[in-house]
Amino acid sequence: MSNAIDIKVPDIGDFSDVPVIEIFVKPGDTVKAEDPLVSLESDKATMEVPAPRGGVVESISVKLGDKVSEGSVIMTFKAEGGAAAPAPAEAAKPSVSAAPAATNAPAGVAEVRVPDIGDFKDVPVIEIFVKVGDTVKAEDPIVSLESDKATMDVPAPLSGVVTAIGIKIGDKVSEGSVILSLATGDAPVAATATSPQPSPASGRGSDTAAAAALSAGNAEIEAGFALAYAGPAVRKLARELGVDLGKIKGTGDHGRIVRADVEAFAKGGGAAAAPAAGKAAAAPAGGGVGGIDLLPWPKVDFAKFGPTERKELSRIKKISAANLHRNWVVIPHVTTHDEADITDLEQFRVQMNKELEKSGVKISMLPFMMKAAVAALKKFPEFNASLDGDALVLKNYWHIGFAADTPNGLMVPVIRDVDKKSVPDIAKEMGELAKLARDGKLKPDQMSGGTFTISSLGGIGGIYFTPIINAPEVAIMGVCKSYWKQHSSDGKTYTSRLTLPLSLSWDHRVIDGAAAARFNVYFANVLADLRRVLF
Ligand code: CAO
Repeated sequence: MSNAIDIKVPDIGDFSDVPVIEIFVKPGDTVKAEDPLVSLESDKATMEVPAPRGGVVESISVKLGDKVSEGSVIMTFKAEGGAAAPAPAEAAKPSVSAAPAATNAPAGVAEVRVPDIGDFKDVPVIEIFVKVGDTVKAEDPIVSLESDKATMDVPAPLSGVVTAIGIKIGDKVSEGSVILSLATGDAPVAATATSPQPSPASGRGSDTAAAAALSAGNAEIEAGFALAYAGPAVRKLARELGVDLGKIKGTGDHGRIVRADVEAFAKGGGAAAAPAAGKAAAAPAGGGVGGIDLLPWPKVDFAKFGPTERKELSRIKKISAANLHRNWVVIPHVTTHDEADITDLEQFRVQMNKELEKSGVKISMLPFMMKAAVAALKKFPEFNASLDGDALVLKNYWHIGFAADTPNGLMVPVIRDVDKKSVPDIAKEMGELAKLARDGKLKPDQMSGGTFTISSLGGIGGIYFTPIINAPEVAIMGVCKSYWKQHSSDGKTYTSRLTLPLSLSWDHRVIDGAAAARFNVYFANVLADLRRVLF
């Protein structure tokens, strides 16, 4: 029996199938408790998994690009006082090279191998469409490979039931690699999958078909993708940002292109175009949009002009910068401004704070805005939704995020089920989450699952701004400081009303201007008279 100690992924909140983006140790390394072992990257945060104890690394069970969840074994440590046998997780790990040769396949089982994919080798598997037990028909897509100029779906050569899968996402395969085993009910057979098909979802084509259809500019980018040494998540990011991977020098192990390389390249003006827009066929070979070349990022020796000091960006700033940049580049933002009359609500708020004085809870305008947001989201459900390919996923829960300014940068804690909570409860929870955020103690699950975000600069100042949508949400409400404004309903008599400036940014792929204007008007009406939430 093995004496090895399995090191597992700890509780990482609501996240699952999170890619491993960095491995900090290798077999034989001695680590101390709390030393970082691997880095995981969800769409919200990068998380380092620290060693739960000291020890010597015996084996690593994951590799870059592998997706892990709570409980996944990432490595084993040698048990103290003796050599250990291999950990069970490692033994169970699927491996293409360990797959039996075609001639050894049991009767009625066909081993399906990668077909001729041209000159390409070591092509990453980016999607697996089947699982063990699935029944497939000949020509059903079984896996998707990302190779030169295209994402290719490999179809099943025969009909049958999948009995084993010999690859996993991120594995690199070449012609002849075993993909899976198929019980066909016939004699043993080695089947080579039929020629790969262009993936319809990707909008890109196969080596031959799509290459002709691609514009000159896109073909150039696609060729860069083929040759680049980068994992699926990095490729996906590069596509989202319109970055040509072929132009990037990787800073990862063995020249691997990592997320930061793509972001740095895009920040430096290296993004060609948002993917949906593509690149005009007439665009110059050097990259550019609408025929205009993007200039390189200005490189200036600032010290020539005066004294400077260099301050590295905090980890949070780097993560939020990457998210904000992607969201700004990918989402077609429009911001609609409006204002709410909160004179009566402010009076009520002050009164309620007096009554709650002894409870220790202090209510600002933000919890009321959360309630108003839920009312508006219920009336306009497409604002409480996310895009999923060509479909809109409408959510029947109302978890509202709020931007919190912290010494380390912007964070967005989420208050769940705002519709079911009282205003004082929301205020209390908001205070607790804001404190955790400022102390750097917010857990991933306290930042996930949001359906709409409010960014309030009301405690600071300003009148209007353009908040950036927090993907995959489709809208965000920005609020600034309320001020007294003269209002008139007849142009003759004027009264002073406390006025709250609103700035709603919305994703124009999902929401139209008229709906946004209606959302703002309704949101403002609810704040003007909260009794409206009863209707
Ligand atoms: N108009 C006028 N006054 C306002 C107001 C508004 N819209 N919103 C808040 N205030 C007042 C509060 O009532 C409070 O006044 P008192 O000190 O007299 O009680 C004061 O401003 C400070 O409020 P607050 O900021 O502590 O509380 P909040 O609930 O409004 O906000 C939080 C909490 C965590 C959202 C906030 O502290 C914060 O971090 N805001 C920054 C968000 C941000 O950075 N957004 C930009 C994102 S894009 O980079």
